[in-house]
Amino acid sequence: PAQKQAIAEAALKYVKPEGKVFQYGTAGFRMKADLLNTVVFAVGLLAGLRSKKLSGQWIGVMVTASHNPAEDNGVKLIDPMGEMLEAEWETYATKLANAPLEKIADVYDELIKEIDVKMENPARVAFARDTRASGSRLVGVLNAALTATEVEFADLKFMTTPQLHYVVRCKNTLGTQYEYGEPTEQGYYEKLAEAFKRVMKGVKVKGALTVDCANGVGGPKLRELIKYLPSAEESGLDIKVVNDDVINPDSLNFECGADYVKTKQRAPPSSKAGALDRCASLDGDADRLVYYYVDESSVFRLLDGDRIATLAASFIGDLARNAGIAQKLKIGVVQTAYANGSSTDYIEKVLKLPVICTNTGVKHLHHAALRFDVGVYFEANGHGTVTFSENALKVIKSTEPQSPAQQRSLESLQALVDLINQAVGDALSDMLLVEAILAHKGWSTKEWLATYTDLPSRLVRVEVNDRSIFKAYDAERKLESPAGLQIKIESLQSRYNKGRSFARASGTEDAVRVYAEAASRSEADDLATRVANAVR
Ligand code: NG1
Ligand code: ZN
Repeated sequence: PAQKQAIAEAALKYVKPEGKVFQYGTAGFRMKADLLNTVVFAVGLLAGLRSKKLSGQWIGVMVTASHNPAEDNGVKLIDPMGEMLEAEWETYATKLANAPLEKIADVYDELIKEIDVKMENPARVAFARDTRASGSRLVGVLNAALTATEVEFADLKFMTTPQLHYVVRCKNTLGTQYEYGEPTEQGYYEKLAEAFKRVMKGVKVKGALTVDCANGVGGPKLRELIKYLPSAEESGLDIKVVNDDVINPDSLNFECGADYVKTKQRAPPSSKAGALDRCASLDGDADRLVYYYVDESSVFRLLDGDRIATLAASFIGDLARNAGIAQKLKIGVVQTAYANGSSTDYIEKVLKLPVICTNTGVKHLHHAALRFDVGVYFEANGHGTVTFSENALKVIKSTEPQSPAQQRSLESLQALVDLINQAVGDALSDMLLVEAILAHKGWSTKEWLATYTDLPSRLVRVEVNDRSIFKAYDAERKLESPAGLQIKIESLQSRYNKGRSFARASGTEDAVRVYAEAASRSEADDLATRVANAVR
């Protein structure tokens, strides 16, 4: 009762936006930052319950809106192993966020009964935020909710989203056989840098890498990471940090960053990179990464999440073979419908690895990746990572090398396990992975691009009256409703050489997305336009 009172009192400080329905989606809650106070308050309450339900394990709360414009913000929960919040709890979050403020303490009580939370359990929550101006206010709200419910908390200040996922996993595995690392930002840098050094044994990176940090939290964090990495003379890795202005709040994600580069299919206008210079872009919270360069004919060349996935899968496949353990490791790749058809072909036909297609949203990919011993998953937009099963870890650790070459491969695999952030897609970790693989293969971005040729593709955003009528199935590659639309799309795509198209309701925006690819640029554009018209 005292707690109920405390919640009710704390809640009264905020005003719930009228007529707004909140929904915990693939990216948690995300919207204009002014509308978020009561949502963050609700998330704070729920984080405590989630921790109690899991016997006091640490739960993470990240305040970020990733690649969205500076005036937006968002909030999402992180489960104990650094994974996305369990699906069932998304509905609890939605319920609590939509409760009228004067009833929020009652809804909280009802949830305790519904979920069967043992309230005598301890509760622990770790939170962090990106560099958005609204972040400090929202963290204040979070603090109020955690204080009202007497939850123990750790305010980790500014962090990239993957850093918080890492810390949460570390805190919960500390002292167990699954210990993941030191649960601090410094521990994160030390782990990555140490693993990178081991992976780089005997090889060197060629040529500088320019990293566009979207003017977000990734900028200062990358600068920090660099302090721990071997010097450019030692490893060849020479990182030039650009777009790392976190002082001017409006510059965040503005004409830069991974989402800009991927959707506009061009380098940031501010880029001073010359022909063939290797470039990379992070997004606003540093969980997405894409590579690119401008070739000798000034053509922009993108190396997106599909490319990173194929590069990683091919490298890990080679290492497993060279280490003599290929038969013991089931390696696979997980993609979404947005993966370029050529990448899927390449993985299946050249790398000879199985591919699973899942719904959009990394939690789906992550889940599917766990079905493999080594699961490589990436969304085309550059969000992804690699997971290793317990069996994989055991095989990698316990295999006795029969030759120096086998030993080197086993050591590299071992180092990759530590270099890769297995909790979640992590742009900084993925960047070191790509740099290390290119160094091992002796490849420039040009050779990387030459592995296969992307089919020209087009992504169109279509505004509709009610996107909820667009119901998809088959990993969102087909529509069951509205009736008749799927047949229309199929008849359209059959008219184009290598034509493939689908439409689905966005999980993060009020729109339907249409994707189309075909053998030529004009065919892909044409197909996208026709399908978009059929959707309207
Ligand atoms: P929606 O809005 O559901 O298409 C977008 C991205 C996803 C994922 C989520 C979460 C595309 C086409 N979609 O989802 O890949 O990253 O945002 O951030 O890029
Ligand atoms: Zn992001």
